[in-house]
Amino acid sequence: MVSSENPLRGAAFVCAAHLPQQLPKDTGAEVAFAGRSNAGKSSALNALAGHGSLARTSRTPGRTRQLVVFALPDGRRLVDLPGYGYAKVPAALRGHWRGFIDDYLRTRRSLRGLVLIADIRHALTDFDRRMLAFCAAIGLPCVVLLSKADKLSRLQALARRREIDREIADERWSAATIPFSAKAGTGVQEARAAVAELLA
Ligand SMILES: Nc1nc2c(ncn2[C@@H]2O[C@H](COP(=O)(O)OP(=O)(O)OP(=O)(O)O)[C@@H](O)[C@H]2O)c(=O)[nH]1
Ligand SMILES: [Mg+2]
Repeated sequence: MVSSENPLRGAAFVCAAHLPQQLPKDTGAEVAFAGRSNAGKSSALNALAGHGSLARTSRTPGRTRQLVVFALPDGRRLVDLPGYGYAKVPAALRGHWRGFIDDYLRTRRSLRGLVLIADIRHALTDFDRRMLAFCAAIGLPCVVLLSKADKLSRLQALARRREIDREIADERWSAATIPFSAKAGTGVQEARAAVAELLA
């Protein structure tokens, strides 16, 4: 039986880090949310936490400009990463994020898994593919939320998911996909369970 109790309830803002030394101590367990700019990372985080305004969302890509850390009541953490690939962000800042995020993913010992957010309407980006390859290479569990599923019909969404599953299987990456909509609530329960399992 699926519990209606939300395992990610009660998340609260901890800090926004522009530099590695601003991150919380590297102990315990955390899961990071990554994806291209505007994919819906912050919206997904809010939907999972059941808290509409926890992470800032925006129609303007490039909204999340730091590593934003939230903690559950038991201390485990959720980390909202800045989106990759937003052209209007100054090159120097983009370079800084890229270095910081790469470094974070490679060295963060408490990182238990990655939630990759990818718009269900689009093909996986180079960035998405790089993240999936990276997770496979270091054995970091990855769950892919296929976001904005409300923009497609159920059948279209199923077809897109099958295509993406095939691409993942062809590359011998290992990642579960979940059609997801922060707006309609699609896949929210399943994604909560998946994130809770990563944090367990
Ligand atoms: N229709 C629909 N729109 C969504 C969904 N999730 C996010 N959006 C919209 O997509 C836009 C971007 O959402 P964010 O959650 O801010 O995206 P992000 O990935 O955090 O963006 P950055 O922080 O800029 O990288 C906003 O206008 C959201 O309202 C969804 O499930 N359905
Ligand atoms: Mg964001």
